[in-house]
Amino acid sequence: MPDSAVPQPNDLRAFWMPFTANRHFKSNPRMMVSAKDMHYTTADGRQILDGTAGLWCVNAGHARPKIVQAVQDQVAQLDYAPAFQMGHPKAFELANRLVDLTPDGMNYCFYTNSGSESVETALKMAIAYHRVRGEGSRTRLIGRERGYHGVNFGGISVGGIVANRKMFGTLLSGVDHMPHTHDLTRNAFSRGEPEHGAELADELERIATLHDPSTIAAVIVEPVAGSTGVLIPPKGYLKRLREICDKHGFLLIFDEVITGFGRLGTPFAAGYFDVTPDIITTAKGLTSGVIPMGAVFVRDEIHDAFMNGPEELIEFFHGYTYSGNPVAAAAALGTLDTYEDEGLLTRGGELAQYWEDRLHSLADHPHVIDIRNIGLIGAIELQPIEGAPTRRAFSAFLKAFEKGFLIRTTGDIIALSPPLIITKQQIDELIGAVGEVLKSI
Ligand code: PXG
Repeated sequence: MPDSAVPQPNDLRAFWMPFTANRHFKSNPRMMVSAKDMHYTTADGRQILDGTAGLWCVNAGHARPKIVQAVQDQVAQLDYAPAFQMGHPKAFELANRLVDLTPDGMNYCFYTNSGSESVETALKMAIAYHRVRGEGSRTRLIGRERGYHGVNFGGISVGGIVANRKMFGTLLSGVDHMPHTHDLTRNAFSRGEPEHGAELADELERIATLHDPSTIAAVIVEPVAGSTGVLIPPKGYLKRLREICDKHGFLLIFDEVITGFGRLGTPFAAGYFDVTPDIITTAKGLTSGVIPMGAVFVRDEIHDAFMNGPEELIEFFHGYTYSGNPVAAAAALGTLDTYEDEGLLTRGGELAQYWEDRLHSLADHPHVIDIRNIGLIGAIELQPIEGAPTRRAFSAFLKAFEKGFLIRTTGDIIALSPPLIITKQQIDELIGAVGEVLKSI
């Protein structure tokens, strides 16, 4: 369909947009009408290079043929099947293929529709798991400052982003937080994992002592914190967390909603860091953003602990109308085929050095106080304008969009996470454009 045939909205009032400055947007809308591979097309016919894979999700690139075909075929064949007490073949086929990608010993998959739902599911599983095995006192959940685990009540309770929490009352009880690991004094301009800060994991020991370990069910962290500005774990930090969890019997949950499906050059960050959690939460790259879908992967012991009692009774009182939805499952299968055909789950590793070198070439640009990178993720932290935090980065976002590049900003940090199909030449274009933007703000 030519872009001129795409209907243009003429009244923007009714849609209350998520995580958006609504009034600002509606006075100057940025409207996408189509997308292919690495580019969007805007309503005014401009090409925009996608430097962020949408919202960290379009890992295979836009409108990829196998995904499009899979969705079209599935919606015509079986659009919906009840998710409870019924099944359809693709949900099972997909689960089997997915658990082949997860670390050894994690052979079970529970479907959700988003990262937020994956997090709620994981937290509920953790508490229920301890209860079914007779340790019902383990109900506390430990998150981390600056953590992002979606926007539902469990996720914002264990999350550590103040703006996402402060308006919403008392949240879940029985939650505590470890300190974040972001330390520009010691680690600015690190390439890959920073040297300093593994000892921050020992804060978990302090929290364990404070509450008594027998009250703690699980610890949840993003292996690399994305939303909050790309916080890369210090060397040895995640291994230390794993050790402390093992010592005290806490489940370790890796929220891999961003890091899952190739973002670091491995299927999951667990493999990248060689640390196996007990539960992995995912969404986004599972369907390359095409249809909402999430999945939670658990170690065999967790699943098996629920498989007791009379066989005709429901084992876990949890699930969603759209858990394993047929069209979503087809999209995910088409996505896995695309990843496999093109080696995308490891491509980030092949590009990582080039990406790192190009990104760090911006180190001497105006306002830059840190550059950090891992896999195909990059962040450029800017000196905030005095008295106007976030304004500098937001103006970088607007300028980049004018130039034809989609970047993402959070606070005064520019975050980059392109689709895994990006070429070296497109990396040059993106970094070149960001460099020019930095000189103009
Ligand atoms: N966990 C993590 C680690 C995430 O990054 C969620 C859970 C929630 O996923 P849903 O599908 O419910 O949105 C996320 C989502 C950004 C950005 O620009 C990041 C997310 C979402 C939107 C924007 O940093 N992460």
